[in-house]
Amino acid sequence: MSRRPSHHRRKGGRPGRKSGEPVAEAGEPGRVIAIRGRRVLVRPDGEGEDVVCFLSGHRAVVGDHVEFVEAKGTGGKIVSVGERERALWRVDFKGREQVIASNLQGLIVVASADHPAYRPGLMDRYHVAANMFGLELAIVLTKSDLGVPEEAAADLQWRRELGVEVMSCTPHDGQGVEAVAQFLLEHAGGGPWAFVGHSGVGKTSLGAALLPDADVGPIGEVSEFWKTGQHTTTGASIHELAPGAEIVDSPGIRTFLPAGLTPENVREHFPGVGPLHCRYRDCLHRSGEDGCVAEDEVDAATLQRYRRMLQEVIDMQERAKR
Ligand SMILES: Nc1nc2c(ncn2[C@@H]2O[C@H](COP(=O)(O)OP(=O)(O)OP(=O)(O)O)[C@@H](O)[C@H]2O)c(=O)[nH]1
Ligand SMILES: [Mg+2]
Ligand SMILES: [Zn+2]
Repeated sequence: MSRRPSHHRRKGGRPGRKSGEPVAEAGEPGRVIAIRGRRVLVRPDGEGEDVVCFLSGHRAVVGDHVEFVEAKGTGGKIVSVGERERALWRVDFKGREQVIASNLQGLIVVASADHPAYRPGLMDRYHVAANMFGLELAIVLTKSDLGVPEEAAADLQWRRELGVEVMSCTPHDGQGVEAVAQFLLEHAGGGPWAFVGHSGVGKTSLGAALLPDADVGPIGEVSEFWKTGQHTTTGASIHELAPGAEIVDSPGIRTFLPAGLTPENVREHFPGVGPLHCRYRDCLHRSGEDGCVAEDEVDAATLQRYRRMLQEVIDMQERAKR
């Protein structure tokens, strides 16, 4: 798949460590399997129990390969974070880059048929992110008992035609859950699949339906969720269906925008657009561009969503310059 921006290839632990700084002390190898606030659960690569470590100098996220040392009485300490492959990066509302999980095989975008409503624009953002970061992509529509609105059904069919695996299920009664499990078992071995999507769509409910014997964490109360807008899941964690077949459950986020977006990579990675043979190779397919063929080649609804995202990135760059 596609290249990632070079700045996403940096070492996970200390971006831009300068020569002359002390080299990390050696520790035991392991992998981060859960994060709660400043507490990090590390599973040793070798024998032994999971170790609770406390975040200090080293930022770590689920999926990170780390080295840790066990300190008597105080839990463990992470001493280095390995290079991240196929990580999911976002920019937060302040424009800061943030890594959500690393060493992933793909993203499973979880969306509900309703409550909260299905949003094609959010799907586009995850679609672009998967393409940018070299992640596989699948979609699970939950709460199909609520009835699937026409707009959602049409959007999902369109993505199916683009080659995305789209599944639907009802975590409450288990319908369709087996197919999701089958998908995960058949597409395993390249790291966990991260469940992403709005708060309240049913990520944890789906995790619980897939793993009835595991403790996947709390599931939201709809009424409470609507009143307070609280997120039910507060930290990310990895759960195993079978050896090598894993999922990451993570807190829902209000708005998602992949880190490192530029107008060019929106053009390159937006689903259903390009490569197009416009007169100019650097054509961004904005309306009225000289010799642009986008309006002939791309369906109107897709082009409209593409242009909206492109404009958002251009505006963001303008704001950053000021
Ligand atoms: N109608 C219906 N509701 C469901 C179904 N599955 C889950 N829900 C409800 O959806 C709400 C949110 O579920 P969660 O699993 O906590 O959602 P989440 O995506 O993990 O939310 P965050 O952790 O906040 O990101 C809960 O009230 C569930 O009971 C379903 O199949 N049908
Ligand atoms: Mg949750
Ligand atoms: Zn064009």
